[in-house]
Amino acid sequence: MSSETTKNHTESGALRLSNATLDRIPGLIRRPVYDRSQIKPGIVHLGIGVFHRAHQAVVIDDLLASGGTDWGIIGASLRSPETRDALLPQDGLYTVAVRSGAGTDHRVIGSVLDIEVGAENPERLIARMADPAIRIVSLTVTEKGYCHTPQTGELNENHPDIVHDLAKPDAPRSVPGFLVAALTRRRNSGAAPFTVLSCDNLSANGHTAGRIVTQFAALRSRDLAEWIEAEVAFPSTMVDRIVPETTDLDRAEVSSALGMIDARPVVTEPFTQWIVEDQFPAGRPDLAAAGVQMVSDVTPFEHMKLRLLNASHSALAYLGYLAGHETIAAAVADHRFAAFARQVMQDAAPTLAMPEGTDLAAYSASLLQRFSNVALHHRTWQIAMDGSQKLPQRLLATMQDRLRLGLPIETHALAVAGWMRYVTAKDERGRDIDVRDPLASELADIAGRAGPVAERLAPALLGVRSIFGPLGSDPRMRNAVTAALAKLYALGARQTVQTFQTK
Ligand code: CS2
Repeated sequence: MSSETTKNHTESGALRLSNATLDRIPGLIRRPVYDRSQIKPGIVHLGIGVFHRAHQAVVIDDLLASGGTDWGIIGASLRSPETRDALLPQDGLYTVAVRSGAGTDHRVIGSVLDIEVGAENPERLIARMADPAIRIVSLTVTEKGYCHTPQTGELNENHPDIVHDLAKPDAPRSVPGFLVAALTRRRNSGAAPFTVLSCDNLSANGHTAGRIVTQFAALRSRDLAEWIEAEVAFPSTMVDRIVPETTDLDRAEVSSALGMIDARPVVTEPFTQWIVEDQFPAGRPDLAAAGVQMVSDVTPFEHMKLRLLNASHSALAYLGYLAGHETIAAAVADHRFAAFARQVMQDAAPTLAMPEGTDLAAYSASLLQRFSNVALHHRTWQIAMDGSQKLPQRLLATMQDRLRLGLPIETHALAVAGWMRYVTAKDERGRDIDVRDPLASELADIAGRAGPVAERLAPALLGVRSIFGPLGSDPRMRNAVTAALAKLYALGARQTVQTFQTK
């Protein structure tokens, strides 16, 4: 988009959100109250999807409004140019629509200053990250972006992107590839390194980021790996906000509220939470002033969120999808599924070591409340994605801990069985399921060879070591998951979830 006409208007001639049109949106809609031309970039964010734009970018928008001019965001997509193509004609502006039973609150966010696309021009993205003004490189690249083995958290050296990046370190594709390329430049130029801030739903996400980056660096040079280990901080964080993928309907609703087109809004819930370990040797904005909880160890909060929220989300996603529930809100409107989700949370509780004063019962109740937000169209199919990357920290870690404590694992075994039936790619009525997962074809092959027979399918899938590790060969695990899967095949998800509670 080059000419003024196309910049302020869409091709059909409708007005479009941008710096130049911002003062024409309805007066009640919040917008940046600061002079955007004065904001300098201090953060590069890898993975500028809906979650980042409804979470961290909103916190930074608040900080910019209270005077922190050095912390603007350069967003980056590693692959797809879509977000850049939609947002640059809008000068990076977009709307966050917060939906609840009380209606929708719109707010225009101005913290994203520019967007790079790694796949198109890796050099530009590396140069951005290597700029000494950038003090934080944050990440929401999803679990699979770490190119690790989910079960162990180690870098997967055979990952095709890692193999590629070792051969072409100056034109990388992967997250560790970009981080190491930029850190190398900073080291060579004598500039201090940036802090790497992981905001993905992994346990010990900072630690995991640190591990994959140093392991990747070590494959290039031991010296470089040692420098990274000594100089670069990787604080862990717990992030929480439910952000479904934006739909055409959402775009139409937001554009109608603005009175002009916003091609890339995000829709979310009122709740938002960010807990961050306070390790930023390169400096950081005053996050606490914008409501971020700064702590010395985020582990208990991260486990609480992964094992209560994300675990019950995944359980509802697989079993709910199989029962024909399109959204999480529809699943929990069915009391059997709500009770099952409650049980997943209750069973995780004894595995958590929370700081004094944490009320897990109240936290669980608030999660069910959030899940029942019918104004959010959060699809079970969306959450079901990438199960091979999600199961270990959401479900399997709890099972392992419960076995260690001598506690039964039936609840979680049913959730895992739900995943197994889901990845066979056939639903209960024999219709195809569009399974999105880096291991989808491997899982489909295993399922194809085993057939829809619990006694064969469960042990075969439990044998995928990158997901289950040694837990997969534990007889207690095999028995519990096989029994749950047999029930799922015999009764279907709806009935199984019900018999489960009346047991
Ligand atoms: C969800 C998460 O898609 C998923 O796997 O469980 O994205 C969830 O909505 C967020 O973690 C909530 O903070």
